[in-house]
Amino acid sequence: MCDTCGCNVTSGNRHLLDRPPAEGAGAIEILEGLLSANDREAAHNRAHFDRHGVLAVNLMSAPGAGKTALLERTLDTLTGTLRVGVIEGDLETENDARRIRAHGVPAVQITTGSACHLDAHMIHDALHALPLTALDIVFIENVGNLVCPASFDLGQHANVVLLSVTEGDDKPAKYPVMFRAADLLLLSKIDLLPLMDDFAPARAETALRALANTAPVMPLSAKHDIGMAPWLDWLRTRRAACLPSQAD
Ligand SMILES: Nc1nc2c(ncn2[C@@H]2O[C@H](COP(=O)(O)OP(=O)(O)OP(=O)(O)O)[C@@H](O)[C@H]2O)c(=O)[nH]1
Ligand SMILES: [Zn+2]
Ligand SMILES: [Zn+2]
Ligand SMILES: [Zn+2]
Repeated sequence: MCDTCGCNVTSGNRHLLDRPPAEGAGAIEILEGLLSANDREAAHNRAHFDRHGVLAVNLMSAPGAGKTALLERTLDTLTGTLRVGVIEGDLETENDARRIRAHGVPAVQITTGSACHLDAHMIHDALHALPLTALDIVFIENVGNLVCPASFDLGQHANVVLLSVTEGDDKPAKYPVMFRAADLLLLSKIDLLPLMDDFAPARAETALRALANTAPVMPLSAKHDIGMAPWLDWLRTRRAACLPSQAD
């Protein structure tokens, strides 16, 4: 729930917005203005990333689906091949940035306070705090939330959505905006699958396809190092596509 994206407008309070303005006052379309200002800033961010040949990946999921754990395992595997920076988004604490820095990687923490998503202006401040000329990939770990983050372009090249096997395989059907935006769906914590007799990877994929999303679906476990190779290959391919020489 936040004050910027309209997620606190409900059937119980919508009438307050629809009320005709008092005499002498005027109504202003704030939400539309906010989103178009966000889109302009996102384009500016993307230009920064493109100029440096940096792939920007927006990681989204419900809280605790394993985004930071995936990043930690990914950083360790990519060391010496691709140079990575991370932007971390959370309501409070530097915990996730601290976990990333422990792997020898630059990380900027954004604490959003009450906002349940990152926006392009926050990312702009953060990307100027990263050594972009010395990086190949920037991961943006969005706030754990399956709703608002999908509405804000950050200037990323790709959206990666994690769905952990403990969350239920019908999540794409319930949160279509998020899953429609996915360029890659990672089924995380796959090591727990034997314990979760009601999660079927095939049903999760069917729910994704029902949204007309043809993105690849990859099961993995960051904790137990299962299924990491296809994810790392996907990253390398996407990063290669960002190189300025190939964009010409
Ligand atoms: N069994 C299992 N547990 C995992 C795996 N990945 C993460 N976890 C656990 O899940 C919990 C949450 O993991 P995080 O990586 O902090 O999740 P997150 O998505 O970054 O969480 P937020 O930033 O709070 O949204 C931790 O207790 C992890 O150890 C996995 O592959 N298998
Ligand atoms: Zn929100
Ligand atoms: Zn995290
Ligand atoms: Zn700038």
